[in-house]
Amino acid sequence: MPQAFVSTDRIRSLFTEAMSQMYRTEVPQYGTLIELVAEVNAGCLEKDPALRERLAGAGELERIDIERHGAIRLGTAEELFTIRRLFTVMGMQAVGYYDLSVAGVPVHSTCFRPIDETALNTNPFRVFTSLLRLELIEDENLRREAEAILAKRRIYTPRAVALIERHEQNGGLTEAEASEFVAEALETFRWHGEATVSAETYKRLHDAHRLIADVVSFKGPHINHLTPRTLDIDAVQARMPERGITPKAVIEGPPRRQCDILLRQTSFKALEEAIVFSGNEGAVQGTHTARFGEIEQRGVALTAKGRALYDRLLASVRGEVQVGAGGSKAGAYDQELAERFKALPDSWDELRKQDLAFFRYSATPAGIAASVAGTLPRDPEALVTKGYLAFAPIVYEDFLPVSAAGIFQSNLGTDQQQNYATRSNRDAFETALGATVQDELALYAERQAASLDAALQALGLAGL
Ligand code: OOG
Ligand code: NI
Repeated sequence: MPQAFVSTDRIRSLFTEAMSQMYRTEVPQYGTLIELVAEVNAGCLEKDPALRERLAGAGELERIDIERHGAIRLGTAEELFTIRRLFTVMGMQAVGYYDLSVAGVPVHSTCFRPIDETALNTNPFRVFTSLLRLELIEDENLRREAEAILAKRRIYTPRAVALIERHEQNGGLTEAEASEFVAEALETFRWHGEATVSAETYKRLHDAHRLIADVVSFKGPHINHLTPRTLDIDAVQARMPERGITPKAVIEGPPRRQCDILLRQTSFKALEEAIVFSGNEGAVQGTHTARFGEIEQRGVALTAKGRALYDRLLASVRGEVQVGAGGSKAGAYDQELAERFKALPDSWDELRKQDLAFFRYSATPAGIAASVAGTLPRDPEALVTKGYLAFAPIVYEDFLPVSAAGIFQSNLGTDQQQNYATRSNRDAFETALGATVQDELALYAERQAASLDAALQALGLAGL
C-alpha cells in the first residue's frame, strides 16, 4: 500500500508553530508583544460581538493569535534556489518582486505564500524573503571578500535537503517525515550568537551597510522577525510602551478606516544582542542589532486602479511630511495621512463599484429562490442591488514595498540612508530563484472572477 502523505498545509502549520516557539524563546520581548496582542484582540472581541461572530463563522477565532508572517535575508543565489524548494514542501510559492534598492536597502525580495483559497484559509503564513545584492557594494575588495565568506557556508542541513528531494521525488511526505522536515528546516532560521567573521571584518561589512553585516557575518539567515495579526493595530502601538517596548514612530501603510485596505504594520525596534566574533586572539565580544517583533492588520486587496490611487496618495503625504529620525512629526504625518486618504472611498460598495478593490461573490438564498421562481434580472449589477449576489472583501496577502522599506529602515537606523543607482534586477532574481514570481494582481483577479462564475452558475446564469 502506498504511504499516506500529509498535506502541505499541515506541514506549513507545524512549521509556523515550531518557528513561533523558537522565536519566543530566542527573543523574550517578542513573547511580551504576543501577550499584548492577545490582550488587545480579546478586548476587541468583547467590545464587538458582531466581529466575534464574523470571525467565528470564518473559522478564524481559534487561530487569531497565530503568526501571519516572518522575514529572512539570504546571501547567495543558491540559497534562494533551495529556499524555494524548501517552501514548496510547505505549499508556499514566490509571489511578487520587491526592489528595495530604491529605498537604500541593498536587497530585492519576494513573498513565499500559499496561493489557493483553501490553503490561505487554513494558514496564510508567509515569509518575506530577501536576497542581498552584493553587486551594490562599491568597494570591489569588500565585495569579493563577502562573496568568499558566503560561498563557504551551508545554511541547510543535509537531512533537510534530503527530505526536500524526497518530497520532490515522491510528491509528498509522510507524517513522520514531515515532523523531521520541520525540525531540520527550523535549523536554517535559528539564531547563532557566534559570528563567522572577525570583529574587524564585521566592522568593514557594517560600514558598507548594516544589512550586509547581518547577512554575511553569520552561519545562517536567522529569522529576523515574526508578525502576529492584531484586530486593533493603533491600540497595540499605543500600549507598547506600557510593556517596556519601543515602537517605531509611525504605523506603515494606509490610515485607520472603516473599510480596511491592504496592510497596516508596525514593529518594535531591533534589539542590541551580544555576539562573539571569531578570531585568532580568541573570542571577542560584540553586539549586533537585527531582530525585532512586528504586528499587522490586513484589509482588502486593491485592483491596479485602486493601488495606483493608494500609491499616489501615500507619496503625496510622504512628500509633504517627513518623519524625523527620532520620530518627530509623527503626529503631523498621521493627520495628513488620514486627511489625504479621504480621496479613497471608505465603503465596500463604492470600492467595488469603482473597481478599486477585489471581492468574492456568492449567490444568496434570496437569489437562489428568485432563480427557481424565474425572476432574476440578467445583469450582475442589478443582481447585487437586489441582494441576489453578495460580495465580501478579498484579503490582501502580500507586502507593500514602501512599508517594507520603512520596517527595514527603522531597524537599521536612519543614518544608513543610501541611494543606489536604482537598477531593479528582476531577471537576476528569477534566475537565482529558478522560477518566475507570480503576479499578485492576477491571482486576486482570478479569485474574483472564479467566485463570480460560481455564483452565477449557482443562480443558473452561467456565462452571463
Ligand atoms: C523585511 C522587512 C519587510 C514587512 O513586513 O514589510 C517586512 C526584513 O527586515 O528583512 O517584513
Ligand atoms: Ni514584516
